[in-house]
Amino acid sequence: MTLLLDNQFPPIPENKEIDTKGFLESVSHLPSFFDCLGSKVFAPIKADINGNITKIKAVYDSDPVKFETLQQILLAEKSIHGSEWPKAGATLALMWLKRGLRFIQILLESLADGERDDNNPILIRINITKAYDQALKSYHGWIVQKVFKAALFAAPCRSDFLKALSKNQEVAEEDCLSKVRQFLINFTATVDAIYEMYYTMNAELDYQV
Ligand code: CIS
Repeated sequence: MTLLLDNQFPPIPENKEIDTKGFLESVSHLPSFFDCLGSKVFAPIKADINGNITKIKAVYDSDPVKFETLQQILLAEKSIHGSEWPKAGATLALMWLKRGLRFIQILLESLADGERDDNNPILIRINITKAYDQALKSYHGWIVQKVFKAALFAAPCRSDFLKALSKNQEVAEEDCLSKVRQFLINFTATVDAIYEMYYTMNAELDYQV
């Protein structure tokens, strides 16, 4: 059983209202994945994602009934924070977390689709760069973009990354990728629903850090 499939995201309901408790349980397993990547370079990224999750969880724990779904959190915070919203509270934390989740989604899709740099087939920089360009780059100023370029050199090679996805066990590449495809079904539906919610509620911001 792979690390990813140990922590499948639940299917989302037809109305696309995402259960906060189930979502928090699923994303809480993601940060520990960074420890399998074998470089301290990823520590600030792990801390950022952990911070997002902690912030959303604190809001949920303050009133689990009122904040049963992610949609309810955004709606409630819109009236609580007034003109500061959406750059406030769990709405801001989820705005950034969803970008990290989109990054992971695109990276895994690219690997599962077999996209490779023919000149460097053992590396996954081409897959990571695609994910970064589509999910994060436009929200980063030049300093953070430089940090990304540095992090790229610490990225594991393809086989080590797939091994990390498989709890550091030796698993045939095709077996691992078929589990990745299975993981992506609910994961992608969840990320898409969160993006749609931000779009529908006019809660997306495009400032750079
Ligand atoms: C001259 C020396 C200069 C040194 C400068 C050092 C700077 C160090 C900067 C480290 C950047 C670490 C990444 C964090 C970036 C955050 O600034 C950014 C914005 O954060 C948000 C918070 O989350 O800011 C808000 C305020 O504007 C809030 O504070 C919010 O927190 S809240 O609301 O909860 O309080 N955050 C992001 O950009 C999100 C980054 C997510 C990255 C996900 C990556 C998933 C990776 C999966 C593993 C796959 C392995 C692949 C190997 C390599 C991947 C490369 C990493 C890509 C990301 C690079 C980001 C630089």
